[in-house]
Amino acid sequence: MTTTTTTVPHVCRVCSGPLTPFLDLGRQPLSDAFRLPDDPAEEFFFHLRVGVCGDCAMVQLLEEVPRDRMFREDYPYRSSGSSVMRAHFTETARRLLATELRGDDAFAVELGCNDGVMLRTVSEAGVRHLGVEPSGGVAELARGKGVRVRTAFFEEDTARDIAATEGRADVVYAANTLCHIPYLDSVFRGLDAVLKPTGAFVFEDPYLGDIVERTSFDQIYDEHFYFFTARSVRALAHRHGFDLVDVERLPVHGGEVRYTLSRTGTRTPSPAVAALLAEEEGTALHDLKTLESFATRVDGVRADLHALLTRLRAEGASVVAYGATAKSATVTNYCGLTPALISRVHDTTPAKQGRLTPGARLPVHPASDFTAPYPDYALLFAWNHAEEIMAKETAFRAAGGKWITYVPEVRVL
Ligand code: DWN
Ligand code: SAH
Ligand code: ZN
Repeated sequence: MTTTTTTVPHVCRVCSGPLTPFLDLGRQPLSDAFRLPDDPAEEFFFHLRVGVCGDCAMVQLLEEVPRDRMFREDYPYRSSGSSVMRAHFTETARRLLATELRGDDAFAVELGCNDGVMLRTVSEAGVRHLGVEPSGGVAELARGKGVRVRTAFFEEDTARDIAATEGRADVVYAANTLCHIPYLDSVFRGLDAVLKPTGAFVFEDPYLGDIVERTSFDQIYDEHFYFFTARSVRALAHRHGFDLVDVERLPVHGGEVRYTLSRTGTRTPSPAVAALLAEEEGTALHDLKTLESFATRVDGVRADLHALLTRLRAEGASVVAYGATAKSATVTNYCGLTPALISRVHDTTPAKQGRLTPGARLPVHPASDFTAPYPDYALLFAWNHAEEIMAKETAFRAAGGKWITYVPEVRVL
């Protein structure tokens, strides 16, 4: 008997166009599944690869991880863990209150409200709101701040139910959440059901332009399914009867874009939209050549980081990491960073401490133990919070310690 293997072509999750793979980050675990050292359960792995659609230009993962594996009762990430992010979301809420939520009996819906970091300000202003958050633990933290939350995945059915029971929203907002949702057709049918005719859908996510420019390949992991651009978001909006009417670049999380969508013809696009589209055209952001050269640089970072850590350990230096980020799952597992190279990771999140990082199995210790005693080097996994972390850990440098980063390249600071 002979067997034949057929290669199934990859198709775009948005438009069914042809997907061309350009980056292979190998076998990867769930980025937020921090495990107890004696957990007997077999760890889940998937193949982390990225491709670009030849038709709508959407950059996306080739393999989808089932959502209930990622967003569970014990999902550990707490959005309020950074003072910079708390300030960012307070400011965001104030702006929404002063614009989209100005009218009488205004109503705001947030997808992925997490621990209520944004909606708490809306709630304190006495404005009607609802968070939609599938991860039960963080949803409960939000409720503790006076935020109304439905523990559910936002999709068409959830949205229809919200529209029926609470009425339609003036604004639907989502931060670092839309890029987590592969099933965007259902989301857009839901938006159509829950948004008022003149309402806005505002969302912000890591920007592909920044990822390529900074070689920040660790933005790529199970939870981040899409890597948006003005061009791909505009194409997505048009498919669903929306226009892209505004874009704003944000410095948080290593470079993001905030997109504003409204129903076709209801708002005049700001000049910023055409400007960002032109910039993407100018840098050939979606060209396979650009993306393949990004993949080559990613490989270079892997080699440099592994070589540096191997040398430091051979010289007898102590090396730890700082920030047990979801992003670092990609770095540790792609670059082969074992406990022999990095003895532990310090992090302020209680739900991560006392556990092992996914795949690579680096032990997570409290941030308060960082001083006991100071290591020679600390690899900054939470490089997106560099300013905040370095400001509170000035004694580390004063004691002779050195930070290591790998964005945009491997450097000892
Ligand atoms: O998109 C996502 C973003 C918003 O959050 C999610 N898919 C998952 C998560 O990604 P991440 O884990 O890469 O996010 P952060 O914000 O880079 O994580 C920072 C980590 O560092 C947290 O575990 C908290 C920790 N931390 C710390 O120990 N001391 C953070 C700060 C600011 C600190 O001072
Ligand atoms: N908005 C927060 C949280 C980002 S983490 C911030 O910017 O910090 C991503 C969040 O999206 C998680 O809390 C996860 O539970 C949630 N999420 C995932 N899929 C979702 C869906 N379909 N609808 C709503 N939230 C979702
Ligand atoms: Zn497509």
